[in-house]
Amino acid sequence: MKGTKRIITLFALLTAISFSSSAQETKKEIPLKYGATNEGKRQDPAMQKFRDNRLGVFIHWGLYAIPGGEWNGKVYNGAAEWLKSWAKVPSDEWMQLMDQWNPTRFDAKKWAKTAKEMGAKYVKITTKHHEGFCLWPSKYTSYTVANTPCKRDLLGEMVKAYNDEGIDVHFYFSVMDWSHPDYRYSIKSAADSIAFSRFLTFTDNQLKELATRYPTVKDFWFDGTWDASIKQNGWWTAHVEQMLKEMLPGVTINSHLRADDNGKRHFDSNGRLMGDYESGYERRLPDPVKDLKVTQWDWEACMTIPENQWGYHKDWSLSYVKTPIEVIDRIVHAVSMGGNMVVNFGPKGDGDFRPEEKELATAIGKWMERYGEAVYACDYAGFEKQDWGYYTRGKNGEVYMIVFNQPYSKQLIVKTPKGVSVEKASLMGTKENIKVVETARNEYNVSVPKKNPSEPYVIRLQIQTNKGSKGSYRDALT
Ligand code: H76
Repeated sequence: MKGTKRIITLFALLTAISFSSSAQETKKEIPLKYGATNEGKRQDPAMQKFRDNRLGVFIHWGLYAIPGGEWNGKVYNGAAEWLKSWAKVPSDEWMQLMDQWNPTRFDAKKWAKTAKEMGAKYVKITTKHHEGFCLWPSKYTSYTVANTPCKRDLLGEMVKAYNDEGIDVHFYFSVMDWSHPDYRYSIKSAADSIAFSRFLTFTDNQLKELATRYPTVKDFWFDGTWDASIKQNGWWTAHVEQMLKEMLPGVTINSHLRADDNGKRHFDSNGRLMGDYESGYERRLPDPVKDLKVTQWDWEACMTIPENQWGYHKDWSLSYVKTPIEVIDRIVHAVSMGGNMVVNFGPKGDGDFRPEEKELATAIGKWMERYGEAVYACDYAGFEKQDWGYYTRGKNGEVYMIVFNQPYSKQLIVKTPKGVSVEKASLMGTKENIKVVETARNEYNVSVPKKNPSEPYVIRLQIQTNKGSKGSYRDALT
């Protein structure tokens, strides 16, 4: 008996070894010093909180909010926070906007309340955008709020106000800095290399300063990391990730920051996600049928309300502006594929939000209050996408149907994975039970609500696993 057992164990061990070595052979692992640090999704409480939050707001606020897309009488259609570049304004001239930085209507508490009422669980704040102007009194540059008529630590006020509302604060940080003489787009000479290493030290100092001054920060979202100079210094991006993680246990970092030994970004040369979540879905979303691979990792998308305006632009008539339902659709779309969504706001130079943004926040908030159960802490449901909308799955296994397209047939088709049955359906926010009819093997007709809700609505499905269809079905012979 003992001998047989030993032989079986040995056999199992040998198979395991040969299996793993053959798997390695087919993969051809490229050795990397600065590649991915996590295997699979992080499951610690900080990451789970990041994921469960699901809905965030982005705040793009800097000097660009003052001209609002207009320079010397000309209105530029491009993104307002890039105006310095569109209008080719030299840095010293651009920085004279600091003399006008006096946001008398800014009230961090009001901003935090707006986010809370919208149902946002976190906020991403531009601490410093490409222009280089800092919303905190940084010791390492003179281009900060401290040297404006305002003088206040606006970032500090925001961190406190949002945290007081129970909202997590994430920092947006642009590595590319148009105001810094040592910044380089690429490294072409020894002199470039020396200048750029000074720039990287400056950036490290600013990041350490942010992490020290505002220790409740939960996340760093890096931007402006696409230039050759960063790709040539992949080691530095790995160093920043490690440095912040040592200073702030649990902090999350976006994939945008990272480049590996070979200058590969977001995903390393072995195809592994770098940082803690993928952050490449900017103003676009993965296809809900073709791109299901995204459900394998954490990811966060962000979107603008007009077609492409992050900072305040005075003329929103220049591009299409999304309606509240279109924004809600994108939020649910992201969550249905296991991602987060961040909706952007670009406050004015005086510190107030434009009326369109206030109205949008209110409309989203109203919907989230009623149907948020199908968004917060929800994930990919594993059901085949249908035309009426999206599925999400809650923590207790319940499946939500978020209906955006009401059908004339008055029937919502649900196809379940093998062994999964629909037991019951109810309309969220009411006591109404919804009729469910099994129409074929693993197929159901779920009736639309008796009274048309005239807004996207949610049907909660009670499902059972390890149970086949009730009827006996025969497949067609073809
Ligand atoms: C390009 C670019 C930047 N990335 C977005 C998140 C905005 O900050 C935009 O200016």
